Amino acid sequence: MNRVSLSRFLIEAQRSPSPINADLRLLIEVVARACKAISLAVNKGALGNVLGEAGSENVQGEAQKKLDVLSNEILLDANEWGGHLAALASEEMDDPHLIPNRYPKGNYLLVFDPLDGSSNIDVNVSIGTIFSVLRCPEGVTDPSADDFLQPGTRQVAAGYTVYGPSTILVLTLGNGVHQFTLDREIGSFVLTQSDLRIPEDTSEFAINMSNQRHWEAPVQRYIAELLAGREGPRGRDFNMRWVASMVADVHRILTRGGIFMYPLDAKCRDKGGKLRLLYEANPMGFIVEQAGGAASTGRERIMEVQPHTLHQRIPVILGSKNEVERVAAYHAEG
Ligand code: P6P
Repeated sequence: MNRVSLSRFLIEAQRSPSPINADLRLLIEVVARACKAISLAVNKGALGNVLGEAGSENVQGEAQKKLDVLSNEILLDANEWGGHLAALASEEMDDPHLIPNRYPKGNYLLVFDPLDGSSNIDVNVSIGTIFSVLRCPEGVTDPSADDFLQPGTRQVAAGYTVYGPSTILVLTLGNGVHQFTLDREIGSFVLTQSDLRIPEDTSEFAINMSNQRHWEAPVQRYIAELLAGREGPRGRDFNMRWVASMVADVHRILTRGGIFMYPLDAKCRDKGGKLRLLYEANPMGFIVEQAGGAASTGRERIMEVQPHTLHQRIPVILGSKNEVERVAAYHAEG
């Protein structure tokens, strides 16, 4: 079968009725190439001396894994010279990384979690890269963190790469969600699914149940109803999955539906939540909405939240539209 490569898909997107420009095409190709390099490192595992701790901490005060640091460096090196970016920001860096003056600057900002799901790296469970593309504000040549503080509705593109049994890049340019699988024999991402759609209903939920005693009442009520199954108010049984790699859980939901929840709880309330707004919740929210799903904090649409800090955290409830709306309704009832 003669599949469409990512490069061809992007060239055709440049010619489409709502065209992307050459810089955005280059940006996506560069990020995809970096994800191929990350995939190779991840797949080496213990043979590549890339497992274990790096001996440093990130801005969240979390111990960095060697692969966290390596993935971050791969994305920085890949994106510095192309002339498509004004700056980059990452979970692994306190402040934005400006494009060195020896290279041309572009009009886009790239913000990413270079390797999400770090707790799973050393136990060989799927992990991933999450990225979001914003426009650099007009006239800004040396962006500060403030220039990244844009609501998710301003995203130009978003995507993730999940390093699982196969390496899969999922991308939205604002016109649907498309899936590309890495063909290692030719070394290219090839289109394997167009226009992914999330079923509006589901019988599968994803949440870390060990936090149950810390949840707010609306979430307690919602999960209790799911656990009550067919004898309860929902009248049917539900299944549960929790990979503890957001990319893996979201990819399952994009593939067969479901609801993913990392709600506000007493443990993470003072931080505003567990997951990060700019490089986890917003890109995943964009992708999920483009696939017909919904993404909420429980109290508002994630993509409409005005960020106040670069590494801001936020509650995340996303996936099958009717379930997300039910959870939001329970929050509204108080
Ligand atoms: P917990 C991974 O560290 C992450 O940021 C997400 O990928 C994942 O959904 C969540 O945290 C897992 O959190 O508390 O279950 O370990």
